[in-house]
Amino acid sequence: MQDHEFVVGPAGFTFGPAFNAAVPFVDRHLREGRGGKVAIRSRDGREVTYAELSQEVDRWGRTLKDLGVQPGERQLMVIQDTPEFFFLFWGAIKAGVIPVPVNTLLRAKDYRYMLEDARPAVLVYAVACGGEVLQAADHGDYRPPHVLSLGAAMQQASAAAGTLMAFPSRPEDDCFWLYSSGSTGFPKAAVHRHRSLAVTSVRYGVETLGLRPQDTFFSAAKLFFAYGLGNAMCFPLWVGGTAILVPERPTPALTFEIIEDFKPTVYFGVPTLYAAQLSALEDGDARFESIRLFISAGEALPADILARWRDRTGGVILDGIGSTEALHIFISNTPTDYRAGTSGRPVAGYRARIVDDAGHPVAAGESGRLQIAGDSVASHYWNQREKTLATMLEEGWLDTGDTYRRDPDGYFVYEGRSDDMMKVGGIWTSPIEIEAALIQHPAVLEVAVVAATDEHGLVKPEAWVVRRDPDADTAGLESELEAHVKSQLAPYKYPRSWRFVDELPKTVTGKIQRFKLRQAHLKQGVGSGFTIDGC
Ligand code: 3UK
Repeated sequence: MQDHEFVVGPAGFTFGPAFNAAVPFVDRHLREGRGGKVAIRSRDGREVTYAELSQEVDRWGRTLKDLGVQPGERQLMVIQDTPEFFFLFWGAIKAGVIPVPVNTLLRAKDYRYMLEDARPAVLVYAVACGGEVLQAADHGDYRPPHVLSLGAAMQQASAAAGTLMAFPSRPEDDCFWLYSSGSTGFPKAAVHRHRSLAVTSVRYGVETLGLRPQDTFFSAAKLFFAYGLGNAMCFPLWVGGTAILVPERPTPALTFEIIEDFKPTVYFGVPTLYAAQLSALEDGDARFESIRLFISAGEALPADILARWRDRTGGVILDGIGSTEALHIFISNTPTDYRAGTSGRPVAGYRARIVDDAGHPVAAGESGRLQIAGDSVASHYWNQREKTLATMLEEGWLDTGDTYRRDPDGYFVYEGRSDDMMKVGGIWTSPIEIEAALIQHPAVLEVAVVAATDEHGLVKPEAWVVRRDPDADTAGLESELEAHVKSQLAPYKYPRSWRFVDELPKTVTGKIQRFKLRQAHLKQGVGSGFTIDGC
């Protein structure tokens, strides 16, 4: 096999002796005659062809070499969803430098932590994020030798001449890092290999979803998130399709506008956004005819949202579970095999098992910890030996930290994070199950159920509810919702206390931060006023 080539056979992937991911994702398209095709369409009207992409990638890789940045050194990038994200990411990889794209919505203390943890040789930042980023670089313990605004970086790149030879990495070598969002404590960087992007693109993108060159991709999840990185960059480039890039925060109105203007064929969202879109559709209309695949991940998609989406648009949403550590989705529904209210079945090429706390497989139908194995799992966490040993287990197994059970037909049913599950009256109770019941009530727009402790120190479910009509009277609503839940679930599975709030605290990727609700419960009296950070 030639350098940078690969084949997928019955036993898995075989890669050439050298395999630099930039070659199949970027350069291959020129050989395949796709140079003139548009690879990226940006909301500001810019279009980038595959030939231009390849040229910009080479320019940035050469710039890194000219700056004296060595293979294996890191490039921290705080860049919104614009074409330059692609140039910086692939330019670094082609030169053997390790890109570390990070969340653009963080605060100086977070960037300071990442700079000190990753010790990058280069830092490139979008001007919109410059305030927080420069404060971190100027006042922290580590300032990279090269700190460049995106404009300065691109100006320097425009002067770089000649093409760039791909650094001869091996398929298992470190390729890029992603910090896990970490609901508690500091984030940890998952170190990913060159082969992993190819593995997720083939296993999930092509084999599971059937993605193809004619596809145009729109992801509400941003590129710095593993979900968005696959959706809006890797999958389109792998199949030779077109990516739509939008730097702004996705609101229902903005997503409708993009769908109307750019006519994507594949759309990737998260459950809370699907719920908000459904709500917005009650007062208006949107045209989804161009879209052949709706995907959801990041948190479990309630069966009720799927049912309402189907009624409203005629399309199904394919829920799948992925993680930063696994790089992308490893258990999924597919266009031909899906079951509402489940994450689906393992993606080809991944193994999944459900184990008890001692690591033994549970009996059929029982709940337990979900562990998975596959060729895209991160090799380790940077600088975190203990966490690596606790998460990346022997023989390639990854502990996801999620509680799952398998239904009689082999579909995986999400039951909450291992640490969100609660025992109520000695019985395991899934907050997710209670939420799924509550969300079906017409008065409920969003809901999160967390473990709260009562006056006896016993754990009880507490519901935090965002009402569809924030001005409606809450009198009588508690008992109505309680009766509703009891009519749906085993009678002990109902919230013992209620909080009506204007919004729920969420991560930038749309996940409800249950730990904040638990903390708010302890600090008596905190009832509302959560804010979502913005860049
Ligand atoms: C939860 C889900 C139920 C689950 C991600 C797609 O979310 C992604 O990565 P993160 O590292 O979080 C991982 C955790 O999120 N989760 C994700 N998807 C689902 N729970 N149903 C789902 N469909 O707790 C998991 O352990 O932020 C999603 C692709 C790549 C990703 N990184």
